[in-house]
Amino acid sequence: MIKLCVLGLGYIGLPTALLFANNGMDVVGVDINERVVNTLKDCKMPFEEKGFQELLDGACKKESFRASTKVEKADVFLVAVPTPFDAELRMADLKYVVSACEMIIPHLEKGNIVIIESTIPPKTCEKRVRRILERSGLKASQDFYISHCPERAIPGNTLHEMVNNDRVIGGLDEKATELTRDLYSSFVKGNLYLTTSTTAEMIKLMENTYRDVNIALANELSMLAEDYDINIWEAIEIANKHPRVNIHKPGPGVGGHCIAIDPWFLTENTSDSSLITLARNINDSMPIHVLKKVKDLVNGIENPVITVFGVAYKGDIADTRATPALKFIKLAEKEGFTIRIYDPFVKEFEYPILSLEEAVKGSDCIVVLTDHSEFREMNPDDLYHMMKNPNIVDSKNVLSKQTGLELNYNKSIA
Ligand code: SAJ
Repeated sequence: MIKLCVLGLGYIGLPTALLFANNGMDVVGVDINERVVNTLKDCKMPFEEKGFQELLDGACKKESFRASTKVEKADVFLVAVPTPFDAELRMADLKYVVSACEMIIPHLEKGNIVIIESTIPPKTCEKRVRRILERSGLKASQDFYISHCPERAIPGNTLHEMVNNDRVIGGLDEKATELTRDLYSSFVKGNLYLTTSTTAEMIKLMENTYRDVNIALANELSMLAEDYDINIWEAIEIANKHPRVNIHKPGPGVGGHCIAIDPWFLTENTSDSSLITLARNINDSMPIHVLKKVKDLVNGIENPVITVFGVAYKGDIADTRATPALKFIKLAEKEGFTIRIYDPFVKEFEYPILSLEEAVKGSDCIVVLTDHSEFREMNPDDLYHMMKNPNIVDSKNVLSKQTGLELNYNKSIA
């Protein structure tokens, strides 16, 4: 039986480890966080998403998965640690990838494969990862193999996408690519596209940059539409009927730990990026634009109370990493506004999360920043009755759907 050691038991590493464990491999999952490891030892998930617990139950039953704080000898090492963004330098911070690779060195043996799933800038496998691992005295592409197989699953639907999406596999050499393909074909139902490690690194960053740039375009179009008093949501829906047009959705900005940072990994080593950088700046400025709408509406109201609907970075998840809501809230506080937050998913946040009634009662303006399904079911009339002043800024076009009134992006539907 092939033994796999997965370093990093987060949102990607853990389900990946469990998929391998449910599909014929002996897996040890390693994390430096003892709480995570202890929770897993009791066969409990440290975080929840659709299907995760069932997958863990399956691996526990088969006794094919163990959690540990220590790396151990294995046939395959899989690195799935975070790659944070160094905001000051606007580049990838590889500290966790580097330390994971360093932890592998004492256990590395001839014939091993080291797979990096973490998002990394182009050439990282070829230069950085290879050099670190070769400190073991073994030679890459000769004694052991290195490849990049970037994760592409979307939070909220991780498991389905991990199994069904196509994947990109890029080795430092052909043998590394083929060995990695053979491993992933144990559970991936999508196509496995084979390339080099550097191309695979680039592809991953291109995908998220594509999305970021397109969201920036949607945001810019939405601001232009306001000048013409056009309903941007209707306009996009109709434009997208064109067979070659797919305009993304405008909103309060881009959150999460991928799309808002990966474009910087692509541009960190060049002085020539204009479009990608501009798109980043447009998306980062959207909370300011939403706040301006709110300010226009509450102008003249003494000590306005603003209710934020949704602080998760996107709909129907509890994840608040890099949420644009935080910038909105901090800017709104600087205006002297009182902020109240309602989010049916989020339990932990920098600010208190209130019940719907606590958040809405006596409010002067609701601002929708996340497209949780629950908001779509709400009748704005019920909200108006609880509010002091009936103003709504709906940056996600969710509440507006319920009214026959004004549907415009970021516009009061009072
Ligand atoms: N957003 C918009 N308009 C849109 C789409 C998204 O404003 O039309 C916003 C969302 O509200 C959110 C942010 O963008 O704040 C990102 O959300 P997302 O759903 O686009 O993506 P993520 O960050 O949850 O996951 C992305 C995915 N990448 C692509 O779709 C190309 C996922 O497949 C990746 O695996 C993931 O990044 C990652 O880990 O890299």
